[in-house]
Amino acid sequence: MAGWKDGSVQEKYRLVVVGGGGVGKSALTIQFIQSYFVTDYDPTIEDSYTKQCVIDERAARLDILDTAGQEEFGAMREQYMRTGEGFLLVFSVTDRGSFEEIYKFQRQILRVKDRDEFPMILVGNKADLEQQRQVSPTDCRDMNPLASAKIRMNVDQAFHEMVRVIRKFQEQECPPSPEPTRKEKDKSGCHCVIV
Ligand SMILES: Nc1nc2c(ncn2[C@@H]2O[C@H](COP(=O)(O)OP(=O)(O)OP(=O)(O)O)[C@@H](O)[C@H]2O)c(=O)[nH]1
Ligand SMILES: [Mg+2]
Repeated sequence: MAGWKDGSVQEKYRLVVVGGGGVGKSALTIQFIQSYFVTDYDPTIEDSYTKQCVIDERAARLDILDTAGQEEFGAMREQYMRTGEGFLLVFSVTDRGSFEEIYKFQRQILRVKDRDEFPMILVGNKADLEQQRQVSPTDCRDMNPLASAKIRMNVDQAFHEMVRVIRKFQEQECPPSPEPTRKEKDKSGCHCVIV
């Protein structure tokens, strides 16, 4: 947690945007951060952004890592998987292969984290391209609503939902105890420090 001058602490989350090449990870991230749509395709190596938000009336600082979908830039994958606190798994609804590829990312994250569960949300992007759709609504059930970086549909929602999932996960991992004394804190062995 980061300290403020008034003595309060601020929540800080490290989000990682993953998925195949050209699915729209950068377009979604830039739409979220800077509110415009990038029409050109310039494959990413790795870019990071920071945004202050208020989500469910709680202020948070989001550190967002936009990663490379292209295999040849994938060398840093394990590294960012180790440090990420939540992963947006992005595919394009116009690219069936990108949907199938998501499971590979999911498995790799769980393996690197050595866990059965970890905060991740699935984001089906390019929903504006209805005519070119290769992933059917049935494939997308149990999923968040589809998104479009182009028409700014469900972009903020996806990032905010990611934060909610991380909060829930961290609370389950380390539930806040009711005003523990210093001694109790030490005894609990629960060092819930969000850095
Ligand atoms: N129609 C439409 N095009 C999109 C959308 N999102 C991204 N694109 C376009 O798809 C292309 C690839 O988008 P990027 O955001 O660069 O894709 P990426 O996932 O970051 O690709 P890598 O960095 O190589 O992994 C660009 O030309 C974007 O303008 C969308 O929601 N709708
Ligand atoms: Mg990119």
